Amino acid sequence: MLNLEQEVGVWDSVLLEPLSEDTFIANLQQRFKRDHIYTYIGNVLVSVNPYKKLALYSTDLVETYVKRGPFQLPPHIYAIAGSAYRWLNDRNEDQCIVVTGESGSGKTEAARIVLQFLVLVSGDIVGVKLMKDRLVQANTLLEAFGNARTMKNDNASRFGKFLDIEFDYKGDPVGGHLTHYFLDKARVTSLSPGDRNFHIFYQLLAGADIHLLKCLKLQRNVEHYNILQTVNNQPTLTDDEDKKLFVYTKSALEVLGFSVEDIIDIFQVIAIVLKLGNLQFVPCNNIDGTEGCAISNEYELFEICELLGAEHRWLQRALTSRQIEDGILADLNAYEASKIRDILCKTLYSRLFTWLINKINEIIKGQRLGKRKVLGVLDLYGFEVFEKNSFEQLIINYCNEKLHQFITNVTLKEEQEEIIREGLEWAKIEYFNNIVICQLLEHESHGILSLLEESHVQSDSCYLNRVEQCCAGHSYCLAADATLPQYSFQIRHYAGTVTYNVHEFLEKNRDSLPKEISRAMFRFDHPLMKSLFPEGNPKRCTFKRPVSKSVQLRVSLNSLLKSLNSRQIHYIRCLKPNEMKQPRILEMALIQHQVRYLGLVPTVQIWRSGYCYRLAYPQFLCRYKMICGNTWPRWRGSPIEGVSVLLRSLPIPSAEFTFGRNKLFVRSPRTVFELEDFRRVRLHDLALLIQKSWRGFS
Ligand code: AD9
Ligand code: MG
Repeated sequence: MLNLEQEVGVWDSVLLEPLSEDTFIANLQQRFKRDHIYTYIGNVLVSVNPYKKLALYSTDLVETYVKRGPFQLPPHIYAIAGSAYRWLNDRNEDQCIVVTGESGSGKTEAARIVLQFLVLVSGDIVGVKLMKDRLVQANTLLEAFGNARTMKNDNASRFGKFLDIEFDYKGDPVGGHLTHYFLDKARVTSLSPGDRNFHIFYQLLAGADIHLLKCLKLQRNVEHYNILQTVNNQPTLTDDEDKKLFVYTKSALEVLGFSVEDIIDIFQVIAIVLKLGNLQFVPCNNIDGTEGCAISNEYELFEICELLGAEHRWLQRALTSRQIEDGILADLNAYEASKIRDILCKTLYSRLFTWLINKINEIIKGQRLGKRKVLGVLDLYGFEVFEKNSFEQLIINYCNEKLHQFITNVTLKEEQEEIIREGLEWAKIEYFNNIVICQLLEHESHGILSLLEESHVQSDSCYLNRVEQCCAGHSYCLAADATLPQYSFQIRHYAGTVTYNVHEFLEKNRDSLPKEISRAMFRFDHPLMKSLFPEGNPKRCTFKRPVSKSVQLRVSLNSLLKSLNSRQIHYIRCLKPNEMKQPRILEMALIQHQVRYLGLVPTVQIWRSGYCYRLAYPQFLCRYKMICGNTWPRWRGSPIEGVSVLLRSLPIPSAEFTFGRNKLFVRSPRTVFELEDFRRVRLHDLALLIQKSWRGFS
């Protein structure tokens, strides 16, 4: 509900008097108590997760925000989305909304609300409506396959997502592109206490009708499947919820245009992963005295191979033996075979996920007609620290460090540097620059991630030695220290200290699949397997070593950050109020910790003395000279003179503008929108004038 009278505290922390960490947090707390979960810092939106449904989102409210314009109304995600949408249309510039915060702080919800806004404000002609439906359904589908319940969040994103939406000149969505970052596939076969596997497994078991279950050779009960078992099972999603969500997932597949055959193939892969995870290996002795293994529950293997349309011996051989020379096989022991089984489950699932994303991209790809502008929404997984942290947490936390570095650079460092360059008055603001932690992780020769790539590092303990040699003594890394648990090192991240256990680091990073497995999977008469395991094609003569996970991620993150550099960025900073996922509870220490590491108070300080927008004088004149009084501005001399003549003719207080050496600085976003409104009215008047004069001619 939007009630201006009932606003509490201040909307925009820039207006806090006096400003301190205490007053900043007290304001958030005061607002949160009355369900005002949003607060501005200039044009940055701070959002505190309410953990309950609020009447804050509706078509009417979207219309109100569109009509009144962003920043004229209480803080809201609609205002941020509206502002990005207006910049996109009015200024023809690519935009991005970056949503950040730790796990469970509300990023994915915020990204969903942004998408809801964009869907409601844009046109509804047939093609556009279809595209909008597809974009929304792509989100639903990805949540089913890429999200899971963790101790921190019942709907935790286990992959990073960047959705770019293409708009035509009318501001209608005409296409899109999804990029995903590092799916946490380890959870397919290994769950932390209290966690669940990816939602789709439970949805399928609860929601598939009896015929589908039979066709997939599945049993309905979750307890039957090893990969769905965890210590401390406390399901928060009930069977009924999973059942309901399965209907949405299926309908998302249909709206996206997946064929009936595709849908069956996808569910078959899910069923195969579930059944593979059940395979049990028992030791057996070969005739030559060596140790081998056999599958004790062969019926599961038979059923998997029926689903795959194949001879069961191929898969059995691939799982229980390894090729040592051309044509010569060596048996694996039960432990080795169960490792191969787990690798296959994880690979199958993660390749299915990538295949789904590629399919969605084909479906939402716009036709390349005319010039397009894009608006991206970035929703990465939040910073994570668990009791046991492994390679996945290192990767997730590295992403968070990089993004934090980018935001700090844009909002704090570059801002201060530019203001100094332009010769404006400025009080230095202290903030923590996490570049030192980024370097600790990615330094070319001795960064913690780079050490994983060293050719002589062949075991986890050797890797830990290298970390100890290269990083012990670094002020943000603790290694080779008696206080640490065995096989671990510690990093003081910008958002908190995390102890990583190096067990399976190398294997997870290399992420390689034995070629026997790829060959067997390719051989199966199942349409999806050929596209999921192309390297298993015997006609492809060489097996290239796959690029490691950390290298892949670094390449894609760098290209993401490069793309963000060329866009106008809008920020939503999400805060988590408590660890219990409960409404109405705001733990002060937890909020204070997040406010500190996100650098929110320095952001307010920058905004207080800063400017939301700047443009070089010639460009400013070029865009706005048409709004000068009733005529074009007349001036002599440099563009700066022209700009001052122009500004004097406008009904905007002069305090809104500051003249730098090369650029004009504008204080508040409201002023930028006012300038744009003047321009739009003038363009409209000119168009009418031209029409009139044409009529005069004819
Ligand atoms: V993670 O990094 O993917 O683990 P997120 O994405 O930051 O995390 P998410 O958006 O999934 O968190 O929010 C967690 C839960 O908080 C949601 O499932 C909702 O139950 C709840 N939530 C978040 N934002 C809102 C909101 N604006 N209104 C109501 C909310 N509930
Ligand atoms: Mg999320």
